[in-house]
Amino acid sequence: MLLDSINKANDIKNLPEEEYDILAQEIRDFLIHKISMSGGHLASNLGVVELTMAMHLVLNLPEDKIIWDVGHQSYTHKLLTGRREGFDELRKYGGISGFPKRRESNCDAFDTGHSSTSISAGLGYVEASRIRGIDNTVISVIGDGALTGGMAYEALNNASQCSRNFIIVLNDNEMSISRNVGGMSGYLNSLRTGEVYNDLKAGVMNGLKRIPVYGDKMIEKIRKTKSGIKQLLIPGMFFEDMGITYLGPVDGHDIGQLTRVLREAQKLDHAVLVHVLTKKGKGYEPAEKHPSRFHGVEPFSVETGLPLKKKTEPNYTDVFSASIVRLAEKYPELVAITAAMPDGTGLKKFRDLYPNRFFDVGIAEEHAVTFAAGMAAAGMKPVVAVYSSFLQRAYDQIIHDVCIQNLPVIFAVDRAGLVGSDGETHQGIFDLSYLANIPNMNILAPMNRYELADALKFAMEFNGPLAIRYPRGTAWDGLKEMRTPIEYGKSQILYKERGIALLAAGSMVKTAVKVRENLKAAGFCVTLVNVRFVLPLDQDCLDRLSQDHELFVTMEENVLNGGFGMKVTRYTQENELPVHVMNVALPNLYVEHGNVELLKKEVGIDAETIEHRIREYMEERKRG
Ligand SMILES: Cc1ncc(C[n+]2csc(CCOP(=O)(O)OP(=O)(O)O)c2C)c(N)n1
Repeated sequence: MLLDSINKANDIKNLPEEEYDILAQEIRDFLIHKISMSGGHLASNLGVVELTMAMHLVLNLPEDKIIWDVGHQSYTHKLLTGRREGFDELRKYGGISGFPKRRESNCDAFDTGHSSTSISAGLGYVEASRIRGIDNTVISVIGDGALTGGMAYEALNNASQCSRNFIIVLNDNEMSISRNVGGMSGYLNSLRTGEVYNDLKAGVMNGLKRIPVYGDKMIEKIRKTKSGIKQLLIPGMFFEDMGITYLGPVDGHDIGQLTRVLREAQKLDHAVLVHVLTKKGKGYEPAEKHPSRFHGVEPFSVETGLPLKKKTEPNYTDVFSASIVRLAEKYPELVAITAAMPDGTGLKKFRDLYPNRFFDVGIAEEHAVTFAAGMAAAGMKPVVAVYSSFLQRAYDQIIHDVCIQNLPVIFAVDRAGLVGSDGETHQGIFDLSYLANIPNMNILAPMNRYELADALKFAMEFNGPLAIRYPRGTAWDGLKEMRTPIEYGKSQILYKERGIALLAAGSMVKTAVKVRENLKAAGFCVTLVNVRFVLPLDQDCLDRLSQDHELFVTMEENVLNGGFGMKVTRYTQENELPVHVMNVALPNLYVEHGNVELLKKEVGIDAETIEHRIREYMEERKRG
């Protein structure tokens, strides 16, 4: 195996050129085999095997820098920088991450996970090198999907003024997770097919031909002009016009071509964009055929491409998906918006049934929110379906464009809570904190699949900003018999006793049921409240419970700071309620990748830890 001879950065340079293709094949086999067992991002990684090899052949790591966008496609880079062994523990707790991590290797120049950051970060490296007098090459790799994100354009705008070499590799596979969307995607397509060049040329020439007598002479003159108008006819004008040299398109699976172009690009003393064409899923038929499905996968059979575990239970996204389709029939003003995640957020069915009311805006969360605000102001009922961690991007838009105007935008906040193997960048553990402190915002956290459906129904009749947060994974089926209509700002008391009151938000109700059972078995009296509304706080409920409870235990799958628990603590203190408040929440830390159940234990929001804390408190009280 050639791969065995590659144990650290730059080892690849010892291989003779004729072995490059063999290595590429070995890498693909390795990735397919490992990801089929661990799960992970397959299609994007298979697409950049040659591109990564070419960059490693041209660059000197770690002195030179590669900045990956999103970072989900960095597996070959990890393999070429001495992390082959780590793949057995890929995305597992304590194992290597599925994304670049500076703490993992000095060849990982920048941590990523969210899209469209690589040009900004790369430019930062370039300017730092200039100031510090370091002579190195910096390459930012960005996908055509990531190039739909606004930050990428802010960075390009800035990079155009750069007076040093800065290479931007545009990895164009025509796909985001789903098919890429928008005007830039169309433009790249025309570059790919040479349409811009040909159309423009034909257009100019035909136009000139129509000018009597002088037309032909002018055409002749243009033909002889080396620069000037001829520049108008070259591809990549969008970038060239900004002052960024455009090179390409280049076959992204031809290592010879790639290394040649990258070496050319290194010679320039300003920003240069190398347009590389790749195929998502390259070399593995099921992934080539179904690149969306193989973007991120659970363990699968290599032979059939099918997942090893069959899904039997619906997850929360499925419940959202079915509910929104049902509601769309009744409410013609309902429109749905996604930032490049029609599959992940469950809007595919809606898109197919109501194409006219469906909007995939690209990886553009900020725009998605203000776009929704515009529609709401114009009388529509927009639902922005988005993952908790990606909504972080749109904080100002939520305040400035939605909440100040008190517009009825519904935020369907999926993946709220711990998400598992994608790790720090993807954990949805801040949304309660960042949303619950915005005036006019309202937050509903349904406890099970039935309540999510009810919450969406409630949202359609509600006139103001409303976020509904629900976690990743199987939609809980418990407490079905406890289904009651949602009333604005009201919690639901599931079991009323005295002494200890568990106040559980959303996903934590399931945990609270277990905690309660165990405490009861040990002789305690325990009330259980399904909080439902994290915002506004149900103050009446707190007042009433404080009359016959000595301990409130707030439970949320969110960091402590600024979240539900802190609000309850503050309220009880300000109003001098005679209760002690214990907060169960995540510590104010970034939580790494790993199995969710394990992570819950690690951060102390599992049933056992909570029960232990409550018992300890009660014993201490008894002791006086
Ligand atoms: C801000 C943000 N929104 C959404 C995502 C989810 N996401 C991960 S990869 C991806 C598509 C990226 O497409 P592209 O940049 O073309 O890379 P490819 O996978 O095609 O190589 C999306 C939407 C994200 N990572 N960050």
